[in-house]
Amino acid sequence: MRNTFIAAVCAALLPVAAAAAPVDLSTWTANGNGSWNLAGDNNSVKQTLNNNPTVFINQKNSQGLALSGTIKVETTSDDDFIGFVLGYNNGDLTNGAADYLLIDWKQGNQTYHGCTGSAGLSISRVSGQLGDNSGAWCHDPANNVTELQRATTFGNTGWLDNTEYTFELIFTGTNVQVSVNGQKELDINGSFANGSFGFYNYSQANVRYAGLQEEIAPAVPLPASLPLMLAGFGGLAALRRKARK
Ligand SMILES: [Ca+2]
Ligand SMILES: [Ca+2]
Ligand SMILES: [Ca+2]
Repeated sequence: MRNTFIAAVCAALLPVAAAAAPVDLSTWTANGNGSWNLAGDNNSVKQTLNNNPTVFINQKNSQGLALSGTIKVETTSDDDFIGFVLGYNNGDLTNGAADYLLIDWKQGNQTYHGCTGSAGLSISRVSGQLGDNSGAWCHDPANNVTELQRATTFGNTGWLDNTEYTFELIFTGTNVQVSVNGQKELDINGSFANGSFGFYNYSQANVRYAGLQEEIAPAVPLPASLPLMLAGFGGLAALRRKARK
């Protein structure tokens, strides 16, 4: 009897947690040389220009959040940068005092601005303006971009054309983790400035982000199923307390 009751409670709770609505992107804002086009449901956005660095940001301090969704380049054309920013503040692309994290992923190796932009996924710290120069292209510290870590499996491997990837980012003041297709790719400790979460493109057109989910970051990262189980047990304990009265 009790086991049947437990199963019923868990079955009732799980679909609620799994059905959280995607983040509404209509309140986000763009910086830089991009064209960010919202879908009608405001749950996906496509950046359509091959141009200088551009971001599309949520305009709120985002430390303490876990953010997940999908990213896809919807063209075979070009081979440049897609990714994210963390701790970004509105105007930082042209702010000499900017301090935020850049997670970028290039499809192919390419020489430009006197250096080679490398295929692969990495995380860098941006300290100052970010423009169409060796900073954004090659993570050149002389132009305000210092690379901190390259990804575990995609560190030197580019994204594929017309291929959807799932991503999850955990952003706290002392730790950042990035997973792609459920595989942890970046995990870095430090002291990080607070600010917005956002999408980032540089010199790559037709990049779509969709189905963004926002949750509270776990204090210690847990397997995806564990928080749901704990929520289920918590609800069950409350019901039991009530039943005893
Ligand atoms: Ca391509
Ligand atoms: Ca290119
Ligand atoms: Ca390009």
